[in-house]
Parts: sequence; structure tokens; C-alpha cells
Amino acid sequence: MTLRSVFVGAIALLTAGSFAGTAGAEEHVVKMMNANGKGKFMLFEPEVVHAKVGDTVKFVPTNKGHNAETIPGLWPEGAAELKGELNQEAVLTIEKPGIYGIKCLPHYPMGMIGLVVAGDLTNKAQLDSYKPAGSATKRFDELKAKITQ
Ligand SMILES: [Cu+2]
Repeated sequence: MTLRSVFVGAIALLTAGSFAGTAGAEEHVVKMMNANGKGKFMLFEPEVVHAKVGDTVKFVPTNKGHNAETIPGLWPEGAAELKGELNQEAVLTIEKPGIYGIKCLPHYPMGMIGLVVAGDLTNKAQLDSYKPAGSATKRFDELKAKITQ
């Protein structure tokens, strides 16, 4: 190994290290949609977002008639709640680790639910005990399986 290749290697390591160390807050984008073209209607896309504390999640009204808001009973304790208006963007800032349950008010009964997961599942007990209404149960169980498997 030449001195030069050692030097280049060291620089590459330093660069990789500084990227990992200073990786800033990310913005995640979730579309609020009428259909995904794969047989699913009224949904958040993606339905599960893996984020970290300090990130933001922006809910975008790709189709009309949707909103994004906190599911009471499925929200990290002390975290500011989300209450998006119909047809408006809503931005969730992840202040605490845990599982954030999001619903679209008009389509919640049809299972329009999203989950944002950040760091430790501090409120996993809420996820386990939470029971959505009616036909939302099936979709909620699918989402639950995605983050607990
Ligand atoms: Cu909706």
C-alpha cells in the first residue's frame, strides 16, 4: 500500500464519518390519496414512516378530501398533537421517540391510518391496546405487523 492510497483511504473514512455524524433532520413526505392503483383506497402513502427525533413528516393533500391528525390514545406522552385541516398540508415535528398514530378524519372508519415510528417504541403498550373502529381494524393490524415484526 502506498502512502498515497493510505492518505486517500483516510480522507474517504473521514468524509463518511462526518456525513454520518452530522446527518441533519430529514423531511419525510406522506401523500394523502384516494387510491394507490393497487386496490387500496383512501390511504396515506407510505402508511408507515420510520423517522428520528428532530425529523419532520409532511402530509400532502395529493387528492382532495383528506386531512392528517393525531389519533388520541396512540401518541407519545407530552408530544405536541397534530390537527391538519381538510385539503391542507400538515407538518408533524418529531419531538419525542415513540409511535405516532395519524388518521384522516373523514376516512378513518375505512382504515385511513398512518404510523410514524421514531426511535424507541416508548408507547408500545398503546399500540397493543389500541382498537380502531369497525373496518379500520384490518388495516391497523397490517400496519402494526409492519412495525412489530
Ligand atoms: Cu382521507
